[in-house]
Order: sequence, then C-alpha cells, then structure tokens
Amino acid sequence: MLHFSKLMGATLVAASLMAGVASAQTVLRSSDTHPDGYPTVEAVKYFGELLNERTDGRYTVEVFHSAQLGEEKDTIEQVRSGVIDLNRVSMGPFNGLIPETTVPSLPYIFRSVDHMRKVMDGEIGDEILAAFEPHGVIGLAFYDGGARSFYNSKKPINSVDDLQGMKFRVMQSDIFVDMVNALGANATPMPYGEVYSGIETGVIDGAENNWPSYDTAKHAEVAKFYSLDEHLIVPEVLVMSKASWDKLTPEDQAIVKQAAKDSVAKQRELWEAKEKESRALVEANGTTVTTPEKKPFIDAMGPVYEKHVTDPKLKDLVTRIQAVE
Ligand code: GTR
Repeated sequence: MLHFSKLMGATLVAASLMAGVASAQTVLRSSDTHPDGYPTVEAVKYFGELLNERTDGRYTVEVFHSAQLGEEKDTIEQVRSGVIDLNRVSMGPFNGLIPETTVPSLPYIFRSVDHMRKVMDGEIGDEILAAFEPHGVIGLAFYDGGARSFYNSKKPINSVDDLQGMKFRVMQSDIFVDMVNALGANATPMPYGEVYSGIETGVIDGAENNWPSYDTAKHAEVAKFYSLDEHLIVPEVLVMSKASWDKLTPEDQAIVKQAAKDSVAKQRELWEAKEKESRALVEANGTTVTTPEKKPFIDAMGPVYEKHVTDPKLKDLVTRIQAVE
C-alpha cells in the first residue's frame, strides 16, 4: 500500500512538472525572407539557442524562413500588431515608418562595410535602434547585408550612361526609387519574391542586391550582368514585436537584448563566408562582373540627399555618420 501511494505521488509530481514545463515554454515565431541556411536565418537560430540556454529553456525561437509568413512589408505589419514575435528584415522597408532608418539607407552614406559596422555598433546605432519603439517594434540588433549593386539581363554596365532608361526593381522605399531615377534609370518598387519572374518576363531589366541574395534568390539565372557600383550598404535589422516584448519581465528583456547582440559576430562570420561563396558560384555559372568608376554614381546622389535629408535631426545624423572615421 505504502509502495502504491509513493508511486502515485511520484507520478503526480512528474505529471505536474511536465505540465508546468510545457505551459512555461514560450515559442517565439520569427520571419525571414531568405531560405534556410542563409546567414541571417542561421544567425536568428543561433540567437534562439542563446536565449533558450540563458532562460533555462523557457523561450525557444522558431524561424519561418523563405517568406513563409509573407513578404517583408507585410511581416513588418504583422510584427507591429503582435501576430509575429520577431522579424529579420532590411532597414529599407522601414523607411516610410521610421524616419531614422532612412539615414543608413542613403546611397553611399557608408564608405565601406567597416565604416557601417563602426557606426551601427556604436551610439548612433543604439540611437537608431531606440527609434523603433514608438512604432510598435523593438530594435534588437543590426546584421550585415554587405553592399548592393545593380544587375540586369541586358548588358554590362560600365558607367552611369549605360544605365539610362533601364528598368530596375527596388525595395519598397522612396529613397531607392529616387536613387534609381537620379541615375537616369526607372525604378519599380516590388516585393523581393516577385523579382525573379519580373526579370524573366521582362517587366524589369534587373534589380540590385548583394552577392548572397543575387545567388540564393536565383536572380543570377536570369540577369547575368552584375556591376560592382556598391551604391548601398544597408544594414539588416532584427526586431521584436513590442506586444511580445511587453510580456517579458525586465530580466528576460535584458537576456533577449544581449542574446541578439551576441548573435551579431556569428552572423558576420557566416556573412563573409557566404559572400565569397555566392560570388564564386555565380561567376562560375556565367555572371559577367564589371567595375564602373564610383565617383559619377556618388555625384549623382545630390538630389536624393536634398529630398530625403531635410529634417534637422536627420541632417545631424548624416553629419555624425560621415564624421565617424
Ligand atoms: C536582401 C535583404 C532582404 C530583402 C531583400 C530585398 O539583401 O537581406 O531582407 O530586403 O534584399 O531586396 O528585398
């Protein structure tokens, strides 16, 4: 009898422990437009592992890659309304919503990837992350997105002149539309997932992106001319829904923030390797790379800055970014 009740007790304890563990475990859903294995996808998984370890398994992160939860602009809205907990996106689609995100999205604002990292890792980066919160989003960390250049299905681009009248897809932000127009070409804003068929069917002549996107989205199959003008170095950003954030204790918020920061080095390591791998792959598969002189591209950007940098706060940000050595 004694034995039996002991057994019963142990079973009850085990059952309630299991129930307790199950109910205390929260799965955070994260969106990414890129396929599994892409550096941003892997970095968010790594962030999830850190978070899981540091909360003794109370939180896990599930990454929905390959735009399973939608295109970036739509997922941003879902994050704002609390339907999705986390999102890894470019800064570009935030431009219409958060004025501070327009500055790191300006063409040629950064002299190099190192300059971008120095700025985004420092107090200017923290200031820009803080600007997300009033819009229902918590900025957690910036990832690398390398440099973006134009590519097309028609011809090699050796100068600004070669771009005249060509049609390029851009991310859904006015800055990028004005950037393409300032170069004498025509911009078509459209979601990332429509670019491949846009080029294939001739709706657009090309697009612009970094090596890993050009490669993994298979744009290299339909647009074989890549010109290394490197007009944009737009950081990627990992954000959390403010609705999800507000459910966390201050201690857990600190753990989330730190885990995100700690995933940056991992993302950069993966990124550097992927950039090299993707470039080698597309070149081996017949992409022609040209290297136009950058100065005429930079000189053409005056009107973009004049139009988009009017607010004194943004002007100040531009000046401070340019002053970072
Ligand atoms: C990629 C970026 C994506 C997305 C895409 C695009 O480089 O990582 O987040 O913004 O570009 O052009 O839409």
